[in-house]
Amino acid sequence: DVTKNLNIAVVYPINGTGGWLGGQGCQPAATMALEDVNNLRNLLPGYRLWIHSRDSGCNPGLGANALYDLLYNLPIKPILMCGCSIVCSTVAEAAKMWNLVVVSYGSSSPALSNRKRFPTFFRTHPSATIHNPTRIKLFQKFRWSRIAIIQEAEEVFMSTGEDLEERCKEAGIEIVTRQSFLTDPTDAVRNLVRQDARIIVGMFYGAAARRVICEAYKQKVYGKQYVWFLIGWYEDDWYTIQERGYNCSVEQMKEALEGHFTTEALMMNQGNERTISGMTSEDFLRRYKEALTNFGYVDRLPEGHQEAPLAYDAVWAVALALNKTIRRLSEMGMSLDDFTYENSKIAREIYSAMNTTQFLGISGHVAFSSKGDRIALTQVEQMIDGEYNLLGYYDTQMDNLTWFKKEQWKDGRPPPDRTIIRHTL
Ligand code: ABU
Repeated sequence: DVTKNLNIAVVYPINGTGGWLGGQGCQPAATMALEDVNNLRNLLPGYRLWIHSRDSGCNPGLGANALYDLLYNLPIKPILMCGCSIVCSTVAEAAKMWNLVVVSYGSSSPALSNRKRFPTFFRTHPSATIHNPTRIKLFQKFRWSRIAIIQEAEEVFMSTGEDLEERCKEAGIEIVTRQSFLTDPTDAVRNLVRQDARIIVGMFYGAAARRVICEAYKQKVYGKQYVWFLIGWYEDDWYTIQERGYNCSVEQMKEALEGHFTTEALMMNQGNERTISGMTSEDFLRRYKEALTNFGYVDRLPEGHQEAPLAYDAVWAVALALNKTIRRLSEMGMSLDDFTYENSKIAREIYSAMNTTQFLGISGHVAFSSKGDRIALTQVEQMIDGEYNLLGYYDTQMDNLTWFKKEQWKDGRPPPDRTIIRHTL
């Protein structure tokens, strides 16, 4: 067998105490993609794509350690894949020193779109800025011109908040306060009350979301006068997880969350056409279910299962780009085997191949903008009696809101965005 291994480094956030542990759901999908690309004879001829992975726990320190471990141990790997934003920011900033192209399947941080800071970065996961035009569209739809933001003090949320602030300014929407917190949201929630905030956008990872909502319950920042906008990529049962750091019951959490809205990017191709792998979205889901069982996830869907199509497509994007690079290099009398961490020439070829890679994937049309970003539709949901209900979709590029008129209000109409003072004569 003359087939050589074409090695890539992957960090998955799997076992950790916070952040996004979506490596759990993404690893089985990436493994599926690996199998599929390696089964194609005319893709990567003479090579077999091989993943060398480490767990980052969605912790930047552990992520950096995983990166060094992968790089200082043979074999050489010309591509690095990563998941959660806070680890990707750390490893992608360092990656240029090793001439590594970085592909993320799970990071939403708008900060990662900075080409100066992350010159070799691509992602199949859309940037979190994609939520902001949707939020503004909804504020306008419900005639709210006064909103508040509460966010976890991590770059991923701070940069999304900055983008929202700018867009609100352009749309004439006032931000009454922007509160951030490191671990304990008590004061931040108190300040929302002080500022008479009614329409509140929350941006945080799941564990912090539980602490905020528990605090909102305690300080009574919920109910018919309030509308919370949260991130839509948490698992559907995220509020039922009991852990250290907060002490609200599931019933209390459910009460505080009743009626809240979520926005999220669509992560699955909506049509039933065959994608590059030959699978439809439905075929993918069937096979993915089996893959989850093989990874031991039998009783529950693991964190990151929603992002699984993005991980599947990220491996395909890597395979297609490397395939193109092999061809380009052979025209120049070179080979991928010549890659070293000092070799910027081959890295540039991989970068330009990645830049022009396009295909119909399980997550939809995969193509990268000049900032390495993905473009996608967003979906809006509302929680009613502990379940998420689909309200509509928004296509930012076309400014097209598809709305099913299924939203529910306690008073039969959206609440005002401020205290209404009634003067009597
Ligand atoms: N959809 C998961 C995003 C996680 C992150 O940006 O860290």
